Amino acid sequence: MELTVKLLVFFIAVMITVPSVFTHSVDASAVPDWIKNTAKWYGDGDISEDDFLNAIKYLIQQKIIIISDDGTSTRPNIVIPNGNSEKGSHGFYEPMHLDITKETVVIWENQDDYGHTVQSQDDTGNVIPIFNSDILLTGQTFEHKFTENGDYQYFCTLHPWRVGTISVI
Ligand SMILES: [Cu+2]
Repeated sequence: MELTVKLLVFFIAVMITVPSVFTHSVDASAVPDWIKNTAKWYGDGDISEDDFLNAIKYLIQQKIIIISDDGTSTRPNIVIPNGNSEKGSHGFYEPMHLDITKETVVIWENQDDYGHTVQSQDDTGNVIPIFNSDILLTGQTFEHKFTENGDYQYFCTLHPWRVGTISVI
């Protein structure tokens, strides 16, 4: 195994077996007893590395351990929900208006079954080149860092009746 993987395994083993130290990062009560035993057995050399890694995989799949690429949250700020492609009274951007501070990176995530774009828009409805995504398929995200105060409007070029706003305050 790579060194980084070994370190991760070691860290997780400590994290599980010494929950009181790490309760701010992992909810120890959410870790099933069989995994705590697995960690102990692994530490004692009673089970294989594969068994232990499978236990860790379970924690990640159950979202008890959440891993992001860069150490920051990848939770979307704005969700494009199911029904967003329809002209209905549901499926609005969640939220339709977002207040943020300068230097905030806003992440849109398409959770709809249809593709959507995120295009900055001027008062008359035209696309302007401030932030402009390609078509986002289901599950894809788009992000933009807002570096100047102001009110921003965006829409979907495929479903132009969907409009959202962001204020950088
Ligand atoms: Cu759309």
